[in-house]
Amino acid sequence: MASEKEAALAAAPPPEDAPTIFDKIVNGEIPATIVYQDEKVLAFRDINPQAPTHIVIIPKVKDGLTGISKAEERHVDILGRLLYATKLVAKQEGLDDGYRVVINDGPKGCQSVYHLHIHLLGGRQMNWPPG
Ligand code: DGP
Repeated sequence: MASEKEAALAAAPPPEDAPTIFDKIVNGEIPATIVYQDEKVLAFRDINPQAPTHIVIIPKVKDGLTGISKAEERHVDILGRLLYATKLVAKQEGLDDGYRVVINDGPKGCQSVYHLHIHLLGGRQMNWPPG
């Protein structure tokens, strides 16, 4: 049986305005462990953690940002807010010795949810190159 990641790689990206599982987390339809939010940004624990701390940081309103490759100049403010929120969450989580910030994009980037998100990973030693 294909893994979730293999299925994501095989599938064509959905249309830009298609609701995602993350929209359902934003509007409270499905639960998540929320660790931070402000007016525009939501951060919650990843359901399938790849590190002791694994948090997903998303814009509450997708506005066409299915992935970083769809960014346009109008998104500059939210992109900055997402990165700043990532730093705030890392500090809140006590990741004082370092962490990794990842954005997967498209089938070759192993993206599975087409709602822009930043992965914040920490609590263990990361390696480079990532493989
Ligand atoms: P990516 O593969 O980069 O598109 O990452 C999507 C991440 O989203 C993946 O690490 C698992 C996580 N995820 C998917 N569905 C849910 C969910 O319903 N709840 C939570 N908390 N995380 C989810």
